[in-house]
Amino acid sequence: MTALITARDREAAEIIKGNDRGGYTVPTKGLYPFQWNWDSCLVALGWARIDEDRAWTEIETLFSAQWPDGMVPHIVFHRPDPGYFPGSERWGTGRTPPTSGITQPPVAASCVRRILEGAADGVMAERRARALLPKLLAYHRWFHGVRDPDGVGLVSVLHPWETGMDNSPAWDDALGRVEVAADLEPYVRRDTQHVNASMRPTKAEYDRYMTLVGFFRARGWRDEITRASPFRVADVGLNCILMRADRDLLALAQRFGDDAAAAEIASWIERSERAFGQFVDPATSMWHSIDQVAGGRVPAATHAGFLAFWAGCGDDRLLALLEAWIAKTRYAVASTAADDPRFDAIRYWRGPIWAITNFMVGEGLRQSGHDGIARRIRADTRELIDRGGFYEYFDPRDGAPCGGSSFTWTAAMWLAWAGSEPG
Ligand code: 9WN
Repeated sequence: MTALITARDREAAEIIKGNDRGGYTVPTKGLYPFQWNWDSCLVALGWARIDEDRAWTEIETLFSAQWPDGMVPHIVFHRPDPGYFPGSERWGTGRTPPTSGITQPPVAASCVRRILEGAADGVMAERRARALLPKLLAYHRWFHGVRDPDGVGLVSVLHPWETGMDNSPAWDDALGRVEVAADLEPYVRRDTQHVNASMRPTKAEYDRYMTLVGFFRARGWRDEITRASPFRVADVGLNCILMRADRDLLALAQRFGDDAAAAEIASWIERSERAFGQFVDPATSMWHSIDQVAGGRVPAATHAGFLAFWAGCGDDRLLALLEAWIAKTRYAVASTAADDPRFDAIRYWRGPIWAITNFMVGEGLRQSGHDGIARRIRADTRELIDRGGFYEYFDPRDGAPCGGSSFTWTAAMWLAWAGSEPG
């Protein structure tokens, strides 16, 4: 834990504290009034600069909603709030506290390791990380089992919300094929009452998001939905995040002397490493998601492919593609390449820059020895926030801030990474 120095540091801390609802932090007031899975874990990195005890609590609160089979839900509805759709009733998972029935990119183990290794209070950190280890292990075991029922080394996502990159062009074809249910219950969106509709997913996408929720709910959220889902994708982003989290979990298991867990995790890593070549398009060397219903790699390339660096799998060919990608916009790293017809500079995951993915790509590059480009991505993130404020995401052409304001994970990325002195 290091002192908050600049006015921006203090502002970031105030945003995080202002979004604290007691044991968990909402992504932003109004638009997202509950606890989200990957938001909370990344936000814990920011809390660690303010209050280490509170950082651990953030992750512990999330895991208090873990399902008996190990799944950690993407939303925990600690208290009712009519300001967000779909709320807990629509999910119908029957859990206490109420939760959604799908998950999100598993950044938890990576965040636990990072907080532990940077902790000022090492004794507390050891105790709390050790207590989280079996829960993290159960979460990863669920992914590698329930979401990879044939043991192929790639895990499946069943809903674009599980990827965290909801309306990425990578899902256009796979989601487009999901037929909107004829008996889809009517619904009223709340998101477009908080932010401009031009920045959010479309109605056609929402109809399909809700069709999928209805499909899983009708099947009682049982494991069979992995094979039955009309949307089933091996998301390159989530698989890379899981690979990285497996490596971090392995380090935790070794540190705490759990040899059986370490052997199990090592076997997952080996299996996935063997399968990861399937993400790579041999013609271009770019990493793409795989559509497991239609078969084959999806045509769209997105910044999720560069998470291969975070996974410890990036190579020089991918680095060259990233350099070319970055050269197309003023700021790095656009979520879709600016010369791709699918690029939309302000619509959610179809072009804008996100501080959290910049953090993962940037740290992955630094840790694999690509310091120059890693510094560039961090400096850009720092400038975007410094000029635009703590927004949900940014236009890669001119840095205009977009989406929700006073956004928790942007503040957390400032404190944990981008705002620290360039080094
Ligand atoms: C659905 C909270 C979440 C993020 C996701 C982001 C967005 C939700 C939504 O907000 O998704 O989960 O309603 O749009 O896409 O990455 O976790 O910040």
